[in-house]
Amino acid sequence: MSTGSLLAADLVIAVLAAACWLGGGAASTARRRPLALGLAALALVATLARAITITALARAGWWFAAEKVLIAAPLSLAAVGVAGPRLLQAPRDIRAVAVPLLFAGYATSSALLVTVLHGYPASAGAGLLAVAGVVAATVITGRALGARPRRTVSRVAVVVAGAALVTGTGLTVAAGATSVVPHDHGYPVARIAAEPTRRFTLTAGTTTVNAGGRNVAAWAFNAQVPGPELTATVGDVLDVTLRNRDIERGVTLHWHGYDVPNDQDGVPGVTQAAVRPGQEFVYRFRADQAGTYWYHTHSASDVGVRMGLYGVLVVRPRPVTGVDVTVPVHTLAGRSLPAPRVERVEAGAPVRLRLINTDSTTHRYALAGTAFRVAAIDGVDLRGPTPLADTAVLIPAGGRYDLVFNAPTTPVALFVDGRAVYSTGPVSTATGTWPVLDPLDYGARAPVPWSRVDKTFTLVLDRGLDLRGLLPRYAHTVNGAADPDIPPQVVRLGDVVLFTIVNRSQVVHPWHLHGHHVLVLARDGEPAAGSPLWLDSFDVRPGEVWKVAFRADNPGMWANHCHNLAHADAGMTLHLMYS
Ligand SMILES: [Cu+2]
Repeated sequence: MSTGSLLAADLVIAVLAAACWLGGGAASTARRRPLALGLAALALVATLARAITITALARAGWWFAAEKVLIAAPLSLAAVGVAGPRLLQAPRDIRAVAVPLLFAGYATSSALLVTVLHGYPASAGAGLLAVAGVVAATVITGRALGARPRRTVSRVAVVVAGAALVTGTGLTVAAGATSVVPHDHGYPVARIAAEPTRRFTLTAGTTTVNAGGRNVAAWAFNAQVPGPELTATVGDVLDVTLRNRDIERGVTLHWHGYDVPNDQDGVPGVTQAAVRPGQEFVYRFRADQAGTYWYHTHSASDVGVRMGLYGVLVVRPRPVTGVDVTVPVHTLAGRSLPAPRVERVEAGAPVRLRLINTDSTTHRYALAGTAFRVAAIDGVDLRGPTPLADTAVLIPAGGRYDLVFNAPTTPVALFVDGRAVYSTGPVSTATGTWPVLDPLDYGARAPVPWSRVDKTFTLVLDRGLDLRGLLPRYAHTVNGAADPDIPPQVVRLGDVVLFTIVNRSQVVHPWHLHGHHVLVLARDGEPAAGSPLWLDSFDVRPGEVWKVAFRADNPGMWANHCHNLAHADAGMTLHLMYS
């Protein structure tokens, strides 16, 4: 069983246990004996079953089990210890076990709340608060049902609640962990003095575009979705003027995957101010990294990108030879882009399909009718890619795969989630059952370029209640905190930096560090066994643990966030800064 499935199973069992204890308690107060005993028996089994899931999770990694071992397990033992013996006596008046059953319900429910609302890391405050809640609820229930709680019980409740408040609930930031994200960083960055050789102007504005045969409202660059395709050849100097006509939330240009100097990175509030209606901003950088990239607004990025403020950036090593097609996949107002494209390709012609996922969730791509190789991922060529056939690839949010092949005499077609988006003629192949390529063991290995690590950071991805803002929110968290309260990661120029990224949530998090490509070292303890994978976007699925590293060679203040942009917006954003 994968760790992701274990996390889900443990959650389901925990909910079942809590619901059955509470249901059993309620049934006993109503003197419904068989129902009460049945639910209590089920609750007992579910509570004991968690010993198995919690142990397995702890073996997969302490991150997955910390609060379950430290808080849920003792509370569950208390539940079983109090309610179990009373049940075995099977009293004639079933109402006599109501308070013990409800106590067990409160204990397992509060442990569940600690996991769902607080998560990782476990804290003494969260544990004490959970215990205080259980004692208080039990005392109140006892009074309501006419049982006389002993004085000592009430005193214990007061003491525990006080301790919980004194130690903090764990929901507040530790002193000294405040985030420092200056609006003006002032890092020295070499401006490019060279004369531009490729000039573009992108004007952002609200508009209406045709998507899938229907007119929909959009935010667009130059009134088209996607925006104009920006192309350059290695050696060019790009000069892109961004104008904002009427996007009230502001716009910027972030060059996704292209490692620009920091002041060109387009993150509002970090590397520049957002460009307001009527304003403009000029980006200039050298095209020295051949590959497939894309650009998008980073201002109100969740809604901005979703509404259409994105486009393709391709840097080619030399002028195009053969067929070179970009396929930026996007969902606009529920409609899939791009529209299907059919073109004749001469047999034998070399073809490169540049697949780009500009959505916030993973897409599945399948190329039918030919063998192909994955020549590059995230703009970086793979080493020794071997031919693949009848194999699908999964591209994370923000990610890019370049597929290459020589056109056969028969038609080929590219399917995205089963929909043909590009073809050279009619193809009717079912691709839904094809196996999926694991890039971690595709291509030829090469040694890791460093023998040391200077800085290590662990990022535990989860959900939790964030009480630090004006309004409480159920945030997507990193190490128990949400943007802007996640402490920045500080590195020095030249450091080799190791990230361990752990997903203990129930959803996929496509991770994206700005300004650097990271080298994948291992996933779930298995070392990467294929071509070196230098990624800027990778899916960390529920229960997965990724180890990636990079050399800190691009000074500045960089966003480091989940590229499911709704998650980034809901707290899952932090910053990497150079000291
Ligand atoms: Cu995410």
